[in-house]
Formats: sequence, C-alpha cells, structure tokens
Amino acid sequence: AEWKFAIEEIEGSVQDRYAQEFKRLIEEKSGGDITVTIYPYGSLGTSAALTELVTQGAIQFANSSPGHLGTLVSEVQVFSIPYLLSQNDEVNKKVLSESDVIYETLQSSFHEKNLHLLTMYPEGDMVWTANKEIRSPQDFDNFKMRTMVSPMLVEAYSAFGASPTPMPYGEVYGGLQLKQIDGQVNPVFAIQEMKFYEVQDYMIFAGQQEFTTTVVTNNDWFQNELSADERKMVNETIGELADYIFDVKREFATERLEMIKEAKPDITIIELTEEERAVFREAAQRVRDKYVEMTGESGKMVLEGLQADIKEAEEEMGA
Ligand code: 6CS
Repeated sequence: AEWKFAIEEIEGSVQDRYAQEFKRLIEEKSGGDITVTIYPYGSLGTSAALTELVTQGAIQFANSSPGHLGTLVSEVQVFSIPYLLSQNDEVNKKVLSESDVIYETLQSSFHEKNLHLLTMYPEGDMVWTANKEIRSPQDFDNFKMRTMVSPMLVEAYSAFGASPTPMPYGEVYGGLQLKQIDGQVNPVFAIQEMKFYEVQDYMIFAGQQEFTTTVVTNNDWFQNELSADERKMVNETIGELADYIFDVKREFATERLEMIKEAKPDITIIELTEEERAVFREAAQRVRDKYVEMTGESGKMVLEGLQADIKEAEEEMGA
C-alpha cells in the first residue's frame, strides 16, 4: 500500500523532518509492505486544501496547524490564544503529546469532520518580523500583520493593536516584498527557510506563542480500513516521534538563528522585557473571551481543561 503524507512546509523543515522519520519507521516496521510518499508544501495546495484532501480520503495524513485548521475545527483555535501555553518548553511538550483534553474532548470535534487527530507537537517560539521596532500595542498601530487564516488570529492581533491580514503561507514572501503586509509571525526556522529575513529588518521575541501543529488522518480510513495491527503501528510510531521532533525543533531554533545572522548581520533582534510582554499579555485576556464566544460550550470545556492541564504539568515539573 501507499500512504500519502502532505506537509505544510518545504523540504528541510520541522514538518519535513517529522514526516521523513515517520516514513522511515513505517516502511521499516511494515517490512516494505507500506510505502509513504511525502508531499512538501507547494505540491498540493494551501494548508486548508491539504486538510480538505484528508477529509476526502485523497491523502491519508497531513500536518494541519491550528492557525489554519481553525476555519474547519473551530475549537482547535485554543492554540491561537496568545500566552496560553506555558513558558516552559517541557511542559508544552508533555501537554501537547498527552493531554486528555486534546485527545478526548478536542478529538470529538475532529471526528465530526471525519478527521482523526494523531498527535500535536511544538515547532518553536513564534517571532514577529517587521521593518520597525515593535515594543507596544501603539507600535502596531496601522501595521498590517500577516496571520494564518483562522479567525482567532484576527482577534489576537486586533487585541495587540495591529491590522491583521490573513493569507496563505506561500504568499507571505511576495506580500512582504510588495508591502501588502508590513510583518508576519513565525518560528525562527520558518523565517530562515522561507527567506522572510531578506525583506524584514527586525526580529522581535515577545514570548507570546509556541507554534503548534497537528498530524491528522482520515477517520473512516483509520478506523475502518486499517487493520488493528496497522493502527497500532501508526500509534506506536507517533508515540516514538514525540521526543525526536522536540529535539529537532530545539536544534533548529538556535541553528537557524545563526544562519539568519550570518546571512544578514545587520538584522536587529529584540527581546521584549517582562514589562513590555505584560502589556501584550494583558491585551490577550479578551481573546480568551472571544474564543468562548466563538466556540460555545465545547470550546469552553477545551479552554478550561487545557488551562488546568498546563497548570498541573507546571506544578509537577516544578516550572
Ligand atoms: O505561517 C504559516 O502559514 C505556516 N508556518 C509554519 C511554520 N508552518 C506551516 C504554516 O502553514
């Protein structure tokens, strides 16, 4: 059999490293009975298009990041609320790979769309890029900030004082170059490999959000067409990859920043102070209310459950 796995990023990315390792393990474990074909970003369409292809069963697996998937599974936008996840990496890793709120409560929203959520993993702290210094909501005044397409991100960047401009990933470089947008927000590795730094002079670390992604499969196919052994093989492989990808994302965060600095020595890197962050954190409070307004009772359960899981993991890990 051939399993098709589409990623939302280009070759060499975090998602690519994940998919490559998934492919290696599945092909090895199945003794060559199964081959996995990886489709990098650009070969099949936008993130939203990839998710759609999974729901139709045209492809079996895809990365589907909450920043885009929110247009289909609105509850997943909990991961687009700024300053919700922990400031501690290990805590987020644990919550994202294990939380019952994610794999039970939130899972039911995926199943309604014929998707099955296999896993979530972090890809790195999201950084703002711009051609000016941004330290306060005032600095965001009249600033066209490109966001992924989920409606919650429009709420988040409005709350921060910016003019949010949702668009697909593939249009960001051109949008920056043509000044249709003034800035964008992504993890360091993406800023490097998509070359956004070429057309941006500032990188601003505000600690507001870890980029998270999901790996989804077609629910009918997964539950009804795979054998119990195959399902087990997929689940085990996914379990094995949590540590692997976490190490990759950590390596990328430092390596890729060095690559940017080397390619563009005059780039200005700003680390917001605790006081400066506090202003954005405060502004983000109303985004939580918007989320509940937008998603109702099911969203409220996800938000409250996730907050409790994060707190518990923080206490347990002494973070
Ligand atoms: O900004 C985006 O749209 C994309 N960013 C990353 C790092 N991965 C996929 C996503 O579509």
